[in-house]
Amino acid sequence: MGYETLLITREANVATLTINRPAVLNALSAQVFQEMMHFLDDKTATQGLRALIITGAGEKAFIAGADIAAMQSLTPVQALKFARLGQDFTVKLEEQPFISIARVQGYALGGGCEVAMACDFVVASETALFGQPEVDLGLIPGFGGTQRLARRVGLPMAMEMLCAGRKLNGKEAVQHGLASTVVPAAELDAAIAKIIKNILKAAPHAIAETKRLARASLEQPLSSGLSAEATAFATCFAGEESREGIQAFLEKRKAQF
Ligand code: DAK
Repeated sequence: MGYETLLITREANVATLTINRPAVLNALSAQVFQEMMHFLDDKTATQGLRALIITGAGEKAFIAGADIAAMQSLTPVQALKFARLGQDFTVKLEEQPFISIARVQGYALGGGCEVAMACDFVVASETALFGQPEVDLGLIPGFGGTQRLARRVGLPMAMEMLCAGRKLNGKEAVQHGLASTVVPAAELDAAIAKIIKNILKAAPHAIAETKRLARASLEQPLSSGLSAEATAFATCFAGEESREGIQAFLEKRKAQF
């Protein structure tokens, strides 16, 4: 498919998805979500993928939110459809077996903060600015912000961000658990490359299972999570990956997954 709002590049098993609407600070229209969904559904494009970097074109913004101009004429029924589309994308992204990394520089507002939160890693530049300013527009977040933000940063900070316009810069985002890494803008790609190098060294199925279980831990009682973990742990011993990983360690060589 020829994408109109995205640039997709792939090098071996790492892809980069760039939202390419710099004139509107990479604002999220329905078309952006439809194209991102199409990418995730495209088995040829995602075959063998180990990491997906999501970023925005230009240095000023990761994503400055949902496209405000496009939302102006939405009816409630269309708004429901739009919110569902964005939410479905975030859930589909979370369910992927590969690791997703939000590469955030500049504004990550509204829907931008919500897309970042759906990624497994949020790597921020010092120039990043995270916020959920929807109430200033007479709206509420529609792509998971009222649900994921408190799980990430705790309810008091989420309340400030959602209701009182509090924004977090890159350093503050790390302090409050919204991002895991912050670096000067010039070092953003190197920091991501370092994370990806470690991901590529590890076993793909083990990463996919770890991701699935860690994400599920936020939604289920500890006892259910521990039970699921024990089953998945046992299943590791039926696969090639653990044989190779353990053998390689004992033979003092690099594992080949
Ligand atoms: N949508 C559309 N265009 C945007 C935009 C956005 N979110 N953000 C910026 N732009 C456009 C600007 O209109 C401007 O266009 P031109 O005037 O050049 O044509 C261009 O990008 C550059 O922006 P500025 O000139 O404003 O640049 P500044 O450096 O002065 O300011 C800014 C940057 C990020 C502080 C400012 O642009 C700004 O405040 N932008 C809006 C940020 C915002 O409020 N984001 C949250 C959007 S609301 C729902 C579904 C979804 C949502 C809610 C409900 N349902 C379906 C129920 C989600 C809502 C949101 O995400």
